[in-house]
Amino acid sequence: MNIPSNIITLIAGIFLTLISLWFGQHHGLMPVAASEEAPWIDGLFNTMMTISIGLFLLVQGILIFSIIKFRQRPGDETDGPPIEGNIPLEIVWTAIPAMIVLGLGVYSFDVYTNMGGLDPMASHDHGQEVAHMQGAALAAPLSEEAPTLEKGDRRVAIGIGADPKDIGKSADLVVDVLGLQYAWIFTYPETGIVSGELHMPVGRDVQLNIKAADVIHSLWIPQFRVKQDAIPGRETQLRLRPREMGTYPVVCAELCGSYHGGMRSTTIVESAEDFDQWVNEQIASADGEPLGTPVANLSSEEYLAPYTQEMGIDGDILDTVTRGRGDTVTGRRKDVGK
Ligand SMILES: [Cu+2]
Repeated sequence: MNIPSNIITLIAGIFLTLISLWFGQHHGLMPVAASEEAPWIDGLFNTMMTISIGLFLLVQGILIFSIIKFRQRPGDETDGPPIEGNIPLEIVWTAIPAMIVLGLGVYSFDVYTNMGGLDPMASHDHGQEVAHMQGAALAAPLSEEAPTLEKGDRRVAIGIGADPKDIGKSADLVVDVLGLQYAWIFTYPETGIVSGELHMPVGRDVQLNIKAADVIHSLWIPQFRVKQDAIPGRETQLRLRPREMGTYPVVCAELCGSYHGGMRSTTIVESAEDFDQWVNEQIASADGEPLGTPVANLSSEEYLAPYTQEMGIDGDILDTVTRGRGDTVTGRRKDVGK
């Protein structure tokens, strides 16, 4: 039986496409999509996964096919045919990736806009900032309460802002986030709560105002599919709406020092009642005896003690590492005196 090779190619192409489409939806690589922004990212990721699997199978398939089909047979000492250049082929394999990259670029920009991506250039437009302030000063007294997302406002421009349908509305809950070596501190300005955990009520529009105390950190909550740098001297923002109740990790995603790997916390998405109960507990504990030591008041040794004990690092070494060179000398002198 002799099947024409273009029929075989067609069938192989259909199989390859079907496998890619199936795998693009069933790769299982993503954790639960716990925010309303997450499906945008997942759609983009699944598309890229589909294309990647298709290309992977195509390239590897041709490679394996060629290795078997064109292998050297016993006794064959001849050279291969002298093939050099193929203009149509080169045009095709340049044009197809160019269109894929362009398409993904447009798609990802659309995702970013739909998530409420802020215009990064706005922050650099100091000329307009001055003009805006002068204009405002002439027309009316400067309002400190101007929403950060208004067109003329140039203070906050890095991160993810309100969902396009929520632009102009203020968030249901605002949390100030401070990244420092090596912890996240969450402050709730409305209630004055300071916490090492990020609690938020499900289904609400939450705005995180992110700052860094020392070096660049990055606030990453994989289940929300959002990540934003915390930059010293500059406020950044994330605005999101959690939609699945649960406990998720908060990870620092920017190498920020020796204990960067320990800079993790937890976010708890809970029902409105549970959130209110947590708020009341926090307020009550702040009024009376504090329940625990706030992270901010711990020295780095104290904060890291649970981790270092586990790893078998003794206090003296940790002291040397965290305090720097001056203390290294003191530490040695102390050892000599013993
Ligand atoms: Cu960090």
